Amino acid sequence: MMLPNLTLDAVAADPNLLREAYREAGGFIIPQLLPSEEVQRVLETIVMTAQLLSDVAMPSAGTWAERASRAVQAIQAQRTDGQGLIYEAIAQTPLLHQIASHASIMSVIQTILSPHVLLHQRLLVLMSLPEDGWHLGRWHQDYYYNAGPETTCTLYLPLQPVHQQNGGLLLAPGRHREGLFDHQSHQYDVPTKWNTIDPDIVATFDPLQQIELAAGDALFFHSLLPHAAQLNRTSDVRFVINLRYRDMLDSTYRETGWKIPELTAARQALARKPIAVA
Ligand SMILES: O=C(O)CCC(=O)C(=O)O
Repeated sequence: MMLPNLTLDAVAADPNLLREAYREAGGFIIPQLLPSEEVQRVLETIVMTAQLLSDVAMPSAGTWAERASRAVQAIQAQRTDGQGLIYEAIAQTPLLHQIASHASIMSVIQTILSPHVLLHQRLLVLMSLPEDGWHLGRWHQDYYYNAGPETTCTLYLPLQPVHQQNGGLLLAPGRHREGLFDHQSHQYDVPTKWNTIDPDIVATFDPLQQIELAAGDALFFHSLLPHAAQLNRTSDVRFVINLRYRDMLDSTYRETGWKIPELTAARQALARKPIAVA
């Protein structure tokens, strides 16, 4: 069973398709959910933010995805914290708040969760640099890093095409139904700061689903669905909007007053710095 592609027409005719795919496969894809103008506005904001950090003119030719990629790489070449600064700033922009509450996205989220949802406070645009393995979320479940209701839904919405070559996600369809797997500092092909699922368990994930999406396509998946980002082997940055929606009506979440417990091990893992190679 794979995460299905569900068109907006099919979903309008039968909203249960969304609930069933979420429950059984652990998610679904809706092609062309976010209008291209919105995708472009995020890319423009990335270029503008890079420009605000630098006196050097940012690229003004090419597609917006190419310009954003070159701008982020230019800032990163000027200062080692460049990509991180742009990433943190974008996560706090009014634009990302607008996109997170876009009617087309909210209607899907409210169909699978409930009319009452909260957003994880970090509204991310992932910016995966070519050949950068350290920041890559290899095999993990979002629940380990974010807690909250198990039904919490991650939205993964690329700003340019994603596929295996630029590190698009690998998923283990249906395996969210087995609960939380143990996460430790296991290493895969490239070192990463992320705590991950034991490779012996990952070897049982069969079949795997390689995500291939166009800009504006939306992948929604369950917080217990195992997934792995892969190394970006192209020369362009991979940009993906990455948001999480929590159901306020989940009983445990509601009883705790919608509070999230301390996630010390997960936080410590993500704070790790790469070991310098002599
Ligand atoms: O780098 C990516 O594309 C995916 C990151 C990821 O898996 C996550 O944020 O949960």
